[in-house]
Amino acid sequence: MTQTRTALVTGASSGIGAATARRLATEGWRVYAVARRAEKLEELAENEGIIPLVCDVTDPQQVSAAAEKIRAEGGIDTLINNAGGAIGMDWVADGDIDDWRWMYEVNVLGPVTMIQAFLPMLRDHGEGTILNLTSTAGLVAYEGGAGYNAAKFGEHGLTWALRLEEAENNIRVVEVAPGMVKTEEFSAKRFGGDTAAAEKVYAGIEKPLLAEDVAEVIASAVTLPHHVNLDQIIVRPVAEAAKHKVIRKGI
Ligand code: 8X3
Repeated sequence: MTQTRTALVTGASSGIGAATARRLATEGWRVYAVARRAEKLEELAENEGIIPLVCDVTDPQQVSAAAEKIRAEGGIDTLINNAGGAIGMDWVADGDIDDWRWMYEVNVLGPVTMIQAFLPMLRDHGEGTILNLTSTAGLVAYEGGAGYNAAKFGEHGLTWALRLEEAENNIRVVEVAPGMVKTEEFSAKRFGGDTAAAEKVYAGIEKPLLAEDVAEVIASAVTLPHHVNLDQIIVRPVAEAAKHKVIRKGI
């Protein structure tokens, strides 16, 4: 009999996180869906196998309480750090330092806080997986991206250091770096709720990448035999050959 796999997905209240939780649950996994917004998690928890857990991943006390509770319930073998985000498109010259701080907090310190709390459990399991959802913004910089670029380059760096540090503990460390993904919240948040600006990001792209597409990639990476480590997966829609080359039709 194969053992039921158990994952924890952060940022699970919407977008890629919610789609990943649903996808893994469909494949028979137990999934702790972690986010700050309880009502969104309740909806998700209507899917069999999904256990909602309200927790702010940037708050070490909340995170260690969550880790303790989960350990008592049997633990996890897979940690998926999906929570993150961008604010603004300011240039370095006039970027808001508070926005930069928020982006560092959610994209770097949140994942580190989660990793520190859950590493002992993953080591004890013997076949742990950590998957960090970075971004192509963590690999190539662009004008107006600096605050987000700096945070995602940071998350990329910590992911690659972690792989080196934890190989002896048989923990595989995967980086999934998506390009443009059309979700209900990423661009809306980035543009402070300006839906017209958010929509413009995807204008004319006939087949944008959706949250479910990235969830499928994540699910494939974490269900491969444990000795197979996909170090880095870059995933974009075909229409985004590169950040500077996006095929838009009819505009
Ligand atoms: C999102 C990718 O290109 O909008 O993580 O920065 S991009």
